Amino acid sequence: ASAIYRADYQAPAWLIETVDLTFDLDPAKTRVLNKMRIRRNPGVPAQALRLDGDELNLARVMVNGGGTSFKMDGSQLVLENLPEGSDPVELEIFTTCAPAKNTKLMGLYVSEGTFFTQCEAEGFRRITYFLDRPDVMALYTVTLRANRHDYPVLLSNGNLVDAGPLDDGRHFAKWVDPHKKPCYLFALVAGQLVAREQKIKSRAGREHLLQVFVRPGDLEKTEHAMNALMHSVAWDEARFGLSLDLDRFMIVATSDFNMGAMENKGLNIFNTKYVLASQSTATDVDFANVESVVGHEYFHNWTGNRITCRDWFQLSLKEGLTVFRDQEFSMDMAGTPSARAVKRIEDVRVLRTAQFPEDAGPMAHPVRPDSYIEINNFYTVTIYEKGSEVVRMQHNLVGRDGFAQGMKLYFQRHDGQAVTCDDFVQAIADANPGSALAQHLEQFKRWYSQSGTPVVQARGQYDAAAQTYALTLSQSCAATPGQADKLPFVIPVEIGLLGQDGSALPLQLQGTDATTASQTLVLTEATQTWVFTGVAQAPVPSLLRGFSAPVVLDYDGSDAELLTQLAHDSDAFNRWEAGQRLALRYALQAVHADGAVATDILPGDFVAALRDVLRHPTLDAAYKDLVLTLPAESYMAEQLDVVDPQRIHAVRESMRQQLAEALQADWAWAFDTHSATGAYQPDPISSGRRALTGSALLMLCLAARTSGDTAWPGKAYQRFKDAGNMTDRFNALSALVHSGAELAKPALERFHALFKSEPLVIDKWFSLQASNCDRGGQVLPAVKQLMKHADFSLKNPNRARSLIFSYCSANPGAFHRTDAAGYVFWSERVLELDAINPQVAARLARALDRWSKLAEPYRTAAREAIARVAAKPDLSNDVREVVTRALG
Ligand code: HT7
Ligand code: ZN
Repeated sequence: ASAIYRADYQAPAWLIETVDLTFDLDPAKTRVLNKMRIRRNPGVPAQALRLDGDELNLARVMVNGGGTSFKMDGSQLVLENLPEGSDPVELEIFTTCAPAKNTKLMGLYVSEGTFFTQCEAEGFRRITYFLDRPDVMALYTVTLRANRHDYPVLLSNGNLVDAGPLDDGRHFAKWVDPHKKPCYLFALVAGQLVAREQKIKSRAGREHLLQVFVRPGDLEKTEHAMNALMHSVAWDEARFGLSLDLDRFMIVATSDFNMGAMENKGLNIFNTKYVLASQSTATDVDFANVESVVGHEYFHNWTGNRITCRDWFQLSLKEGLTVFRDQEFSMDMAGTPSARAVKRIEDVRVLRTAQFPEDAGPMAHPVRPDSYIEINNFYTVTIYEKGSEVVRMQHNLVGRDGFAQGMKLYFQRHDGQAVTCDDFVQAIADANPGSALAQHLEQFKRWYSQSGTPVVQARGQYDAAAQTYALTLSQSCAATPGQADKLPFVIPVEIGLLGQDGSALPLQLQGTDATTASQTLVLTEATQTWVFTGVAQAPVPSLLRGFSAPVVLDYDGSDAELLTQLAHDSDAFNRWEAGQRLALRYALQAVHADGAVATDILPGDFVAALRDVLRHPTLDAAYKDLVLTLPAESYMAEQLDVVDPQRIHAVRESMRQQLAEALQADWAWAFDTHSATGAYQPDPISSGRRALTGSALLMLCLAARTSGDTAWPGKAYQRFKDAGNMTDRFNALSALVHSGAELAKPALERFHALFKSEPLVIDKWFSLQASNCDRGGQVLPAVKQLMKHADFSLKNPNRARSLIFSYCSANPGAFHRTDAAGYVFWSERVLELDAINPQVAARLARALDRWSKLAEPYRTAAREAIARVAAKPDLSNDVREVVTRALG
C-alpha cells in the first residue's frame, strides 16, 4: 500500500446530507440497506462519486429509485454518471457482511453473542459503502431488526423514536441522531444487556438519562463508572461551560475491543477493563483508569464530536486536547495539591517511558503527521500524550482563564465543523492577544510539525560580588525520520531558585521590579541568557518545574544540589525529579562500570535521603511511593547509545535489592503504619497508602531472599488470603511472585481458582506471570506454557495483551535473551496475530522499535527477527508499515 500525504488534502467533491440505515442483524450474514441523500459540494470541481468499502458483498445500487451503472476500483465503488441537475441525489446501496467472522474487531462484529461496531478510524466502510472521511458530516436515522430473544436490546446513536415487534420472533428499534456527525462516530449495539440508569439535571436545567449497559451479572460493577460519568458531566459544565447536548447518554461494555474505549455520539463503547470495577476484582489503578477513561470519552462529546477533525492528520486536535482535559479532570477530582502532583508525575512517567522512545525511534512522527500508510498505527503516545503536553503549554502560556476564553472562541468559531490543529491554536492565541503564545504563534506551531524531543541545556553562573545569577538555556533537537534539521521551538521553562539550605530565594529578573517565587522563562532562540539580581548566595536552580515542557533537561547539577532539592524543593514535581536524577546517575555509572554489577550502587547519603522521604511526617503516601520507585529500565535504556538490556536489568535489580535491605526497618515501619483499616475507598489518599504498603511488602520479601527469613513471605501470603480488596490481594501476590518466594506457586493457583469466572482478573493473573522477574530464564517457558492454558486466546485483545505484550513489551529483562528465543517468540506471535487482528499485531510489532540501539548479540538477532516478519508476503498494511520503518 502507498502512503497518504497531508499535503494532498482536498475537500470532498460530494457531501452526504442524510443517511438512513436499516440493519437485519444476523451473525453469519447481516443485511445493510443504506439510503443516502447526497449533494455536490459547491466550489469543488465535479468528480465521480467514489465510495469506500472493505470486505463487503454488494447486492444492489440504485439512484433516484432506479438502476444505475457503477464500477469497482479496487475496494471503492465508483459512480461516474450521477444525474446532473438533480440535487440532491437519492442513493440506495444494499450490502451484506459477516460479523461473526470479523476477528479484526473493526466495523460490525460479534463479541460473546452481542453485536458491536467500531468505526474509528476507517471501520464504517466495513459496514456499508460510504465517504469514510471525518469531514463528511451527516444526519443519521438507523433501524435495527433482530431476533427478539437473542438481541432484546437494540441501540444506536441519538434518540429512540420507535420500537416494536416484527414477524418470526423478531423486533425492531428506530433511532434518530439529532446531531450531524462523521461516520467514524456511528455505533450500534444489539444483544442481551442490562443497564444501570441515572437521571440527572444539568446546570442549564435540562434532563438527561445516563445508562451503563453490561452483561447480566456485571451490573454491580458499574457504580463507579456511573459516578465517573456524572462527575464528568458536572466538571465539563463547571470548568468549560460545556453541557451535555443529548437526552440520553449511553455507555456499553464489551470484552473484545482493540483499544480502551470509543466516543461514538451518545453511545460510547468501552473495553470492559475501563467500565467494570468492584473492590474485590479491581485495583486502585483500575478504579482511577475507569474514572479517567469515562471522562476522556465523555469530554470527546465536545472536543472531537461537536468539533471534529478535517482529516486524520489532525487526530491530535481531538486526542491531545481530550487527554489534556481528562488529565485536568483527574487532577481536579484528586483535590489536594499533593494528589495533583502525583497525577502529574504519573503522566510524565508515561510520556518519558513511552513517548520519548517513540520520538527517538523509527516510528517518530510529528504531533500532526505529514504522512501515513495505515492510520491505525498513528493512535500513538505522540498523538495522545505529547499532543496533550502541547495543549498544556498553551494553557500555561495564556493562563487558566485565558485558556477558558480560548476554548470559548474555538467553539464560537468552529462548532459543527471539521477543522485543523492550526484552527485550535489560532483560537487560543486570538483570545489572548498579549500572551507569549500570540507573540510567538507561528514558531509555537513547530510543536505540531517537528518530531523529536528537544534537549534544553541549562548552565548557571553565580557572581557573588554582583549578587547575580545568570542562567543560559540552549535548545537542540536530534534528527528524526524525514526531518534532518530542526528550527527552535517555543519552550516555557518554569524555574525557581533554592538557597543552600533549601529555602526558596526570591526571583528578580534584571531590569524588572517584581519578585516572585517561581517564574516561566520562554525560550525561543537557540540560546538565551536571563540574569537574576539580588541573589544573596549561590543558588540551587529548580528547572522545568511541573515539567513545563516535553523536553529533556540537561543540567549537570551536583549530587549535593540534587539532594537539597530532594529534601526541600517546594515544587513537588522537581522534588521527585531530583531523586530520579540521582538514581539515574548512579544507575548509569553502574551500567558503564567494568565487571560484575556492584551490590552497593547507591551512596549512603542518597539512601538516607530516601529514608527521610519514606519516614516524612507530612508527605502523602502516594508521593512517597513515587519517590521510592526507581526509574524504569526502558527510561534508563533511553539515556544510552548502546543498550545492554541484561546489564540494565541487573543494575536496577541490584539497586532495588540494596534499597530493600538498607531500608528494611523503614519498610516494615511503612507497612505497619500505612496498612489501611476500615471500608474500602478508591480515593487518592487511601489508594496511596495501599500503594506504599504494597511496595513495602515487596521490598520486605526481597530483603527476605538474602536473609533467609520466611516471616515476610508468610505475612504476604496471609495478606493475600485475607485481603478485603483486590489492590491489597494483588500487591501481596505480586510481592510473592516478584521476590521468587516459594509461596508464589500456591498463591497463583489459589488466585486462579478464586477468580476463574472473572476475565479481567484472569488477565491480571496472566500478566503477572509474564512480567515476572527472570531468574534463570524461566519466564519464556512459563509464557509458552500459559499459551496452552484453557483460558488463553490470542483472539481476545485483552488476553493477548495480558500475556504476550506483558512479556514482549513490558519485561525487558526476560524478553532480551542472549539465545534470541524471546525475539523468535515475538516474530511468531506477530505473524499469528496478524492473521487474526492486524491492528493488535502492529502494536506488538512495535516491541522491537529500538532494536538498532541494542548491543550485540541482541542487535543482530532482533534485526533478523524483524526481517523474518517483513519477509512474509501477505502481511497486513499495519504490520508492514511498522516493520518496514523499523528496518529503515
Ligand atoms: N478515539 C478512540 C480511538 C479508538 C480506536 C481507533 C482505532 C481502532 C480502534 C479504536 N477504538 C477506539 C479512542 C479514544 O481516544 O477515545
Ligand atoms: Zn480519545
